[in-house]
Amino acid sequence: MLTTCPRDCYDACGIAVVKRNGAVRHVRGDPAHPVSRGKLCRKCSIGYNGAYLDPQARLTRPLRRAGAKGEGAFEQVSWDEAVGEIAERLRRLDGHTVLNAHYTGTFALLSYFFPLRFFHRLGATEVDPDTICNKAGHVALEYVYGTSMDGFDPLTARDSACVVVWGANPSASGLHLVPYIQEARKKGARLVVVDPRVTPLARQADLHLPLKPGSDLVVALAVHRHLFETGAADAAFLETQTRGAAELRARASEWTFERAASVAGIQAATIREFAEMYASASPALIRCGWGLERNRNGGSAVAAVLALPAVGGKFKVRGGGYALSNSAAWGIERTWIGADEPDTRVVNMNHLGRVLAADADPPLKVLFVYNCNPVATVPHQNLIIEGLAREDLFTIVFDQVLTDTAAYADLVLPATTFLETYDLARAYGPIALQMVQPVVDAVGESRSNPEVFGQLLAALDLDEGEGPQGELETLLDVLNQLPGDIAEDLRNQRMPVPSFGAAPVQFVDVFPRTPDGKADLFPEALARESAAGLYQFLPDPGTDRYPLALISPSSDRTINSTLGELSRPEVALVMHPIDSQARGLEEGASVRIFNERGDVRCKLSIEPTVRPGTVVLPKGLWRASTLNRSTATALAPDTLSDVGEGACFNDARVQVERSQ
Ligand SMILES: Nc1nc2c(c(=O)[nH]1)N[C@H]1C(S)=C(S)[C@@H](COP(=O)(O)OP(=O)(O)OC[C@H]3O[C@@H](n4cnc5c(=O)[nH]c(N)nc54)[C@H](O)[C@@H]3O)O[C@H]1N2
Ligand SMILES: Nc1nc2c(c(=O)[nH]1)N[C@H]1C(S)=C(S)[C@@H](COP(=O)(O)OP(=O)(O)OC[C@H]3O[C@@H](n4cnc5c(=O)[nH]c(N)nc54)[C@H](O)[C@@H]3O)O[C@H]1N2
Ligand SMILES: [Mo]
Repeated sequence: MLTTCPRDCYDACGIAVVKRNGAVRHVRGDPAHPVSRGKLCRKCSIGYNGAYLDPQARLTRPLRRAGAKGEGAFEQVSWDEAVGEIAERLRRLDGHTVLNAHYTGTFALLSYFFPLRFFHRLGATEVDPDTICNKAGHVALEYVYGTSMDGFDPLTARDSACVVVWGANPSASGLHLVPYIQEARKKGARLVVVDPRVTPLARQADLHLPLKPGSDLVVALAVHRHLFETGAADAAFLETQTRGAAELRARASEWTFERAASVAGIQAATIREFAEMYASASPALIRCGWGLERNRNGGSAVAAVLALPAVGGKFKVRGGGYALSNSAAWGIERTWIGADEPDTRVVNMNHLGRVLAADADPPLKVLFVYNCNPVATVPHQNLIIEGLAREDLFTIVFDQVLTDTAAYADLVLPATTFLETYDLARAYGPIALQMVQPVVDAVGESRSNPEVFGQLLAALDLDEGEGPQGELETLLDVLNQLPGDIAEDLRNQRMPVPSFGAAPVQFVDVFPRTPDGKADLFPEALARESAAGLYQFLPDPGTDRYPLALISPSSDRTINSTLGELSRPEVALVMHPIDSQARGLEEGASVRIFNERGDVRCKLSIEPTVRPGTVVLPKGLWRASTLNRSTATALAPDTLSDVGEGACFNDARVQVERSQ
């Protein structure tokens, strides 16, 4: 049986499930799927072939708290009791005192959007969830190229002569791009990696720029300066298809290779080599990730990087341009699922700790958490835990497993996984849209998101009978609204082709969706929004007390915190030998990583795979993975990026010492 993985990952893999006697025997990549081509990533191979469908590992019944908050003691209750209790409580409250906390445990359309219908009708306070992931970069993309210029198909990376992987680590976070980059390499393409770590692709690269976290903006501006000043800028393209080139040029003019190099902590000659290589290569592709935006300069950095192909004249050819996210490629609107934009109070997800622990106005009385695990994934872990421990906050957690957040719940509801439901999955790497369909029965009494929120809509009389009802009717309604043959292809398990055609070339098949159709290289709106001014570098937040930059990139064992309960190898902090020697620390030492927000205790791994001055913990760890039940988010600031109010996880600055 075939289905699609709708987890929050670039690839949305085609999955083949082999069953015997009604039970799943083996789950693997669908060999016929154009993206996954028979291969699943490490985490999913472990997750779906291991404990994930085992009722022992899953939540199977609704639970009510039977101990102190956080203790994890629960008693079983029936679904009727649980739904009745929630309805009773919510009926008595002003909607604004209910906080709808959610994100991308599933990226499937119904599972993501259907619940919003309930909360919007309730008038609940909403989180702006993209702020903990990619808001800075998306806002930058939106202003420079319009609401996401429909994408470059990253699978055409095989046609590139130069691939620049900037702040991305596809080897862990979007595996299926890697063979296409290798194909290009075999044909002689150059590979450049811009990353503070020696990622698997950096190890093979022709050029690696191991810059300081948060310094991408000045490196990109130095490359712009080179393009403008050496005559390598594409004057005809800039004249006819862009705006703002003169302003960008003015901002870039101060960033010589030497000045950028001193800020970024790399050699001026390396930036020069990169600039010359990029200027002369065609087709040249920038695969921009999200590592570069999770800091104070994130929005400006992404805008400057995405502007490079416009200035360098890298569009209009297959294998050239930029790739960031293709999630908007299918034009599917949230309103199709009845989830209109809320006209309600919205809080930045990075400030969840603040609004839970401190008083919000009006104060929050009920927290409803689903599709996310804030204790593990939202900055300022200790403040979040403090908020969750509040006796006067009634917390409902709807999840597949008993997460670190669920341990603080008053009511826990068991959710199905995508292997048990119908849905629709979009990739955000490749341009792919596929059906999700049940391959096994629901585990225990678990229910899907549309089912549970459909029941709550009915229990609270919030369903005015408008729009499609229930899971399947909503799905069919979405299919019916898709243009052309897309629905027909989906029903027949064929990969549909988007309206702009397969494997589009930017500025040939797809164009910016800005009001005048031009790329805006110095967007006024962005300049207004950014606190310091667009393309203005904000200095490193490191201090003498907390000099080390802590970054927390994707791990190949988890998707954010999802599957984090399955493998719990003892986690180690990765540190460069220069930094460990300076602190007299040896391999395997127990260390304490700390700053003013918290501390994490774990083992030390000394590796030259990260630049000196930067240390690494994986994102998405469960509390049980460290020696003191504290993870990287305990050290992450809840400050916001220059543009888009995005997360600044990688602005965490810390000190490390031996743990006593
Ligand atoms: N330190 C650090 N932290 C980070 C980041 C970082 O760079 N550094 N990056 C961040 C990023 S990029 C992101 S996107 C966020 C993600 O943060 P979250 O959105 O919190 O993502 P997950 O940790 O995967 O939690 C998703 C939860 O949803 C559950 N779930 C999955 N499917 C369903 C379903 O169908 N129904 C229900 N009810 N539940 C379901 C899963 O079991 C899981 O517990 O984390 C951020 N956290
Ligand atoms: N296995 C796995 N796959 C995932 C996820 C996962 O958790 N696990 N998460 C999914 C989600 S929600 C997202 S948003 C994507 C994220 O996927 P990616 O865009 O690949 O993002 P990250 O893994 O956060 O970071 C990518 C790289 O950026 C580097 N980096 C950190 N700081 C900086 C910086 O300041 N500048 C530069 N140039 N590089 C920096 C890190 O060292 C890392 O190698 O992946 C998705 N896919
Ligand atoms: Mo993300």
